[in-house]
Amino acid sequence: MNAPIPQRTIRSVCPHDCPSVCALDVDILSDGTIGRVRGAKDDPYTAGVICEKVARYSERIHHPERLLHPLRRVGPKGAGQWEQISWDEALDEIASRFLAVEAENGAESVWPYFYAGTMGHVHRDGIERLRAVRGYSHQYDTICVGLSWPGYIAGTGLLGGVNPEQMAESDCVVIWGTNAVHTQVNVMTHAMRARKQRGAKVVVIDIYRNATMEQADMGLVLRPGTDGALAVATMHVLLRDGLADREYMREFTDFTPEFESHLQLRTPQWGAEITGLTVEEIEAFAHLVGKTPRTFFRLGYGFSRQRNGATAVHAALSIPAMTGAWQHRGGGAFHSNSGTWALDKSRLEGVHLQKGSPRLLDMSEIGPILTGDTRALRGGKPVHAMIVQNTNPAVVAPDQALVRQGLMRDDLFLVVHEQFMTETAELADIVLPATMFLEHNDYYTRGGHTRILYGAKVVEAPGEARSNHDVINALALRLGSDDAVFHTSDRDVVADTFARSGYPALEKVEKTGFVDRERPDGVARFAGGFGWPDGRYRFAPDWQAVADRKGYRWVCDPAEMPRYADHWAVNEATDLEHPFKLATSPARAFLNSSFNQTPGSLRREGEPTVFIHPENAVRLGIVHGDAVVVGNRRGQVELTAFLHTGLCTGVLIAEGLHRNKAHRGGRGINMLTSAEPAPPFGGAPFHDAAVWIRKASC
Ligand SMILES: Nc1nc2c(c(=O)[nH]1)N[C@H]1C(S)=C(S)[C@@H](COP(=O)(O)OP(=O)(O)OC[C@H]3O[C@@H](n4cnc5c(=O)[nH]c(N)nc54)[C@H](O)[C@@H]3O)O[C@H]1N2
Ligand SMILES: Nc1nc2c(c(=O)[nH]1)N[C@H]1C(S)=C(S)[C@@H](COP(=O)(O)OP(=O)(O)OC[C@H]3O[C@@H](n4cnc5c(=O)[nH]c(N)nc54)[C@H](O)[C@@H]3O)O[C@H]1N2
Ligand code: SF4
Ligand SMILES: [Mo]
Repeated sequence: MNAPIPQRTIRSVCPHDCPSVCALDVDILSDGTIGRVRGAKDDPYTAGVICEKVARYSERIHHPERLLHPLRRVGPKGAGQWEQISWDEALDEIASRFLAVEAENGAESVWPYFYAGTMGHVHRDGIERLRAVRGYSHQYDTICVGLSWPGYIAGTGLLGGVNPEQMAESDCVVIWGTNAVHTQVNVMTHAMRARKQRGAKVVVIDIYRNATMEQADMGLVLRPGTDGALAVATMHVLLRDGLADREYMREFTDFTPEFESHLQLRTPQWGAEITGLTVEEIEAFAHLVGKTPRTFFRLGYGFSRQRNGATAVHAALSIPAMTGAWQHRGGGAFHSNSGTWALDKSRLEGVHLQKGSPRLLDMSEIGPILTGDTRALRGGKPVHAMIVQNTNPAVVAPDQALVRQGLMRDDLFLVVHEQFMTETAELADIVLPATMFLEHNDYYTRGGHTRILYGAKVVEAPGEARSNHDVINALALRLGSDDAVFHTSDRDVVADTFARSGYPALEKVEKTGFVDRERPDGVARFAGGFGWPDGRYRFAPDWQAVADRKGYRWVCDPAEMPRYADHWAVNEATDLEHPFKLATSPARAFLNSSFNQTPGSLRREGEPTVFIHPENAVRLGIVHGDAVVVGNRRGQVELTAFLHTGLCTGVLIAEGLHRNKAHRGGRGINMLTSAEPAPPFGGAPFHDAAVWIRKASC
């Protein structure tokens, strides 16, 4: 038989939760399957480059383990015994169980739960309509950006920054707390362009010599959770050595003599003690950014996943406000453009349907919530029913022991709509098969650049897989609503959302594949003033104003927050029993837990490992390749030791969210992470866990 040949190449968009939002060229083969996937060359941000995991997408979309039919649990929870049922049976059962839970315990006992398996808004956020129409419990979205966004907004007042394509025009690119080679490869494209074309210096600040740092001209390996100290010590040097732009600060910031006195105490010696860097490293960094007007600060998510992460992001962001880098093309800062889309999603999310004002439950606290923690439940009733779309909490959510215990509860009716039998789906009562991005219509945003992209349905879904949109609509109709929005197609909702938002018509967008939301350069670099009423960048944040702006909820006493940009020593402390700090950094070939079943990714990532400094290993009698156990009060995980010289002693790094089952003992890395909401407004401190490590007993 002849191998299928490419028949046509279509333009699409990567749906995964990665800031790059790549424009894709996908070969459709003569047998209707997909062939090669490439980065679109004519998209200025993608610039022809995509990550290897999406380049191999045919492995994922045509995976033999794709879910094809609705399933009902027949054995005990988690035993893996299923019977195939029809969609009608499945939807009828879900509706009747949800109504029964509501009748017995109130609508707030149902908690629809989702995240960003697809970043298409129709198929990601449509679940809000279902929530609204019955008055189910709301979800407080903290798991990813709960710490970084407030930290950024605290300074600028707006979640937006300089067009990241301008990194190519920089003389110095600072890649801070993001492993771009793994997590958003396109950052490297633009940073490397600057190096090649202009001789720009690339600085990487991380807690280990990761793949991105391997490519840097200056690599700063600091202790976890000490970025605020590096930032304020840097500002000390800038002021001390006349490298601060005082005129810029006078016009555009809230700089005061009090803040200057505060920084006088933050000497490089002080910073070196906290960060583990040398005084020379801190001074060299300060001089580089202080003497290079076109310095671009690419602030990542990684360094925010610490208990002091929001303040660390704010402190790092304060450096360009002191050097005035914002004034120069190729200079300034960028974290996310998610504050700039101005999309009206009111119909997509069913705002007109909202019943009552139900409680808001923190998604990162799913473990405590499902195990009856009254604080996490906000004093309300337990959760007795859930529908989960687009997320795999049994692997990705913190404090996994509690998450699993909660999901296993016999009095929790769990519906999981998925593409694969994930470890969350394994614990469900009903599993529903979901479509993938090439099998439905949606538009996509992520904060990583300036465009919103549209991806149309181009292939048929396998088996009986249905889209999130269709499932939400079908359920809402069965739950008694006949609102017109539940009779729409996904394409209708895209068109309607664009029309409401004053975007070009969908027919037009379809032709090019995108809407460009690039703001004029001066606006993006706050040339007319920052996003606060007085137009000033805030070195002394008003966190309450941040909360008011975004509807955030305090999880600490506001009076505890540092007054100025600073290092804040609130992270999980090591002690004699837990002498190591563990970070759970991202793996290259997985995307959170997605791709942890595709052959190419599994080959590349191998077994779950933990990096440990050889000095620590020797003391503990651990050699490279040993089976080790890492543990703390929350639980224990088995991994394989990997001796690594590129990290501070006392630090452990475990890359990637392998399947829990991939670990000997069947427990995943989130056994060790905490679900305690990090200040000021919640969020999971995934890279901030005090642990012990020992050789596994044979
Ligand atoms: N291949 C791949 N790509 C991904 C993902 C993935 O899992 N794999 N995840 C996707 C998602 S959902 C997101 S939100 C983004 C996240 O992308 P990133 O912004 O890269 O954030 P993280 O993945 O959390 O971690 C990035 C780096 O932060 C480092 N880090 C941890 N603690 C500290 C600290 O205290 N200080 C400093 N300076 N560095 C620290 C980690 O070691 C890691 O190298 O990536 C997306 N892209
Ligand atoms: N230890 C540790 N834990 C972490 C992190 C970390 O750095 N360290 N990072 C955290 C971060 S930043 C994030 S964002 C979260 C992300 O966690 P999740 O949002 O759970 O991300 P994924 O693991 O990619 O799981 C997404 C799931 O959605 C499914 N899916 C994809 N598209 C669709 C669709 O169209 N319909 C349906 N029904 N399902 C779909 C996929 O098959 C996949 O199983 O994880 C967090 N967990
Ligand atoms: S995961 Fe990120 S880098 Fe890879 S194709 Fe998708 S958007 Fe691009
Ligand atoms: Mo994320």
